[in-house]
Amino acid sequence: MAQQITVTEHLLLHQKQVPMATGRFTRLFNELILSAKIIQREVSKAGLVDVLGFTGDVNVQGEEVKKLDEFANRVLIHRLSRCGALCAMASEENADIIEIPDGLPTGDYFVIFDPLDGSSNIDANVSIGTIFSIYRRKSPSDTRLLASDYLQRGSDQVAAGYILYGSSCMMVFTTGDGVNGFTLDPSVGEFLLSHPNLRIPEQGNIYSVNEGYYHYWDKPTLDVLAHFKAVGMSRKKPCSLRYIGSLVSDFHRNLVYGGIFMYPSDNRDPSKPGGKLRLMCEAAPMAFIVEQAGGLATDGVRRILDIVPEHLHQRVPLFVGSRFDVEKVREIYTAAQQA
Ligand code: FBP
Repeated sequence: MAQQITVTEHLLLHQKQVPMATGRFTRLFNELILSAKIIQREVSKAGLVDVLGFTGDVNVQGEEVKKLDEFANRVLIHRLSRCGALCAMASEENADIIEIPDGLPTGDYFVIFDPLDGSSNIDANVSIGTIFSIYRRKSPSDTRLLASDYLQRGSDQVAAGYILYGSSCMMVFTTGDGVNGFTLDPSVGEFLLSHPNLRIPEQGNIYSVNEGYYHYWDKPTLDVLAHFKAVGMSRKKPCSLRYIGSLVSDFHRNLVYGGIFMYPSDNRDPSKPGGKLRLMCEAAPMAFIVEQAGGLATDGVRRILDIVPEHLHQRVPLFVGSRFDVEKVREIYTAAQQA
């Protein structure tokens, strides 16, 4: 039952515990919330208005851009530019850093986002999401922005979250003090606290991976798959395979029920040795959330939050979810490395 607590109220309560808080962080979140409502409105009537299909452009990832992806990107850039809390931002859809237009107030936060995650599902009315990750610049405010101000390891995030455009619209985030979920109540137009202090079960019974890439996986990855398909050992019954093809949706289901999401690297495309998913706008925010909920995230060997990005669109293999399941994955890859 929603507790009639809005995101802003929750943040203000949180802000009280942060000395020197200026309110800018809350303003940044308010623009994220407004962007989410505008995108939700467009997503919910996607079949009725001209937002399905492609724009005809190709993005920095080499992917064809979906109209709704482009719409979401424009909304986020426009709204976030006006929050007065940012030194700059970045998007999965844009090759370079997005600067705050001259004349608009700035601040010390840097936000990177995936405007619409799961874009391959948009036209089929399957749930999709927006992912965001927030850092504080390291260099003094009145100096030129440095790469080290935004190429920061995930453990330096001050907040991370996602908006899920599903049967209901939810906002789930952490500011480093546990994970909370808020559901949009369309009748009042507010995200209200519906899932306080989310914790992921230590072990799940679900594994999420696109097995279609089976023939492109290396031996340790096949051993990981075999582990989750096996019965006996610590499992009375086999795990269930659940794969929506939207990271936000697969992650959220596993956060609630327990389980592991996996996007291993594969040898389909030598230009993408690290797999498909992006470290800064997909893996690191999900890793921060899952660790705050009692789970783990790894690239197979390293803790995702310890990886220092070399560039904005760096890709990494991702294994994220229930602690026991991710530990097992790390065990298998580490043993293979030492063999
Ligand atoms: P986008 O952000 O471009 O949508 O890409 C990421 C994603 O769609 C994830 O949401 C999802 O987990 C994965 O790619 C699906 O990839 P695949 O179709 O290769 O299984």
